[in-house]
Amino acid sequence: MEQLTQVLATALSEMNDISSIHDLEQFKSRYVGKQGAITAFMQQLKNLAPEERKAFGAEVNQIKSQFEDALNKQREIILTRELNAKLANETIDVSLPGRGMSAGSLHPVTLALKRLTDIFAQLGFSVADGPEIETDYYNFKALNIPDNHPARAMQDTFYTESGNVLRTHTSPIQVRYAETRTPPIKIIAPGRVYRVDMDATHSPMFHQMELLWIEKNISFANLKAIISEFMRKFFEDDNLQVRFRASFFPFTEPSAEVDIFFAKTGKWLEVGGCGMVHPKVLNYMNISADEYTGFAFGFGIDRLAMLRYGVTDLRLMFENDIDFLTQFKGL
Ligand code: 2NL
Repeated sequence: MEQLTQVLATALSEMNDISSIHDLEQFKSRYVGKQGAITAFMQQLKNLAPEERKAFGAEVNQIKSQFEDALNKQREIILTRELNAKLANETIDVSLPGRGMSAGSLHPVTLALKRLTDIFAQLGFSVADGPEIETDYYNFKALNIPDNHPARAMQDTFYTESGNVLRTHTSPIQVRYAETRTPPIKIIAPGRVYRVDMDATHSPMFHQMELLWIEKNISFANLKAIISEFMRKFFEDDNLQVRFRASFFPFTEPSAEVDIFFAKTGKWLEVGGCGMVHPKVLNYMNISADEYTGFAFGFGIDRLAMLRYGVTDLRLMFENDIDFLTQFKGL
């Protein structure tokens, strides 16, 4: 019996130092497992005289349940300690400063488009839109582009299997707009256009803007004024020189190319084409060429954006490199 109380005393003092559930379970089996120290006393019962058995058995049971009570208490202590440690680790400091959000930036084409629409809105033009997959009629025929014109060739135009085209300019937007309306018509038509072309200075998809003004008694002089005013506003240079060079397009007569004098290089740069809308094109638009005149102007938005923002390689405009794009932050 003395040995028994000694075993319990040792067990209770050892138990206090145990700090993990795993260690505690191993400790438990060292005392009350099959080969356990307390279990061993139970096994001695059969060696005792019958009159001693009852008292000793009661004593062993009493020690065993004291041991188990203490063990359960220690388990609670360990679990509580583990829970508290976990809670302390998972604390969120709501007073910490945030990670910070950096503002995005607009693509130079978007920036240019915004400037363009603002300037033309001031001049009284509204924005028109239309499909990127077009019929041969709106992309070519209604613009007086003959069947054998090189622009229609497979090596210049993307054709769909059903014989439609990816629009090669935004003129079809203007034909669609004009055919159901009576003048005055004052619109700009910006958008994506497609041509089979891919090298250092050409992309198969690029952005174009066209302008159309149809009204009574408007002339080539009005056309020159609108384009010159627009270029000076876009490049923020009141003295920018604008030059009109005689040219040819099937959809305008007379026609001209538009050049601006680029002071940085001291050279004239071609930035677009223009002209008085061809009478045949007016007819396709259901507009009387005897009553009305009109002019149109077309240019590449990407080219203009590059000149305005100092981008020297067209490919940068379509790669969406993040280091390139973030340079336009705040513009
Ligand atoms: C260029 C030349 C041009 C037009 C586009 C046009 C549109 C209609 C009727 C008549 Cl609906 N003309 N557009 C006219 C002349 C030139 O663009 O070099 N573009 C990049």
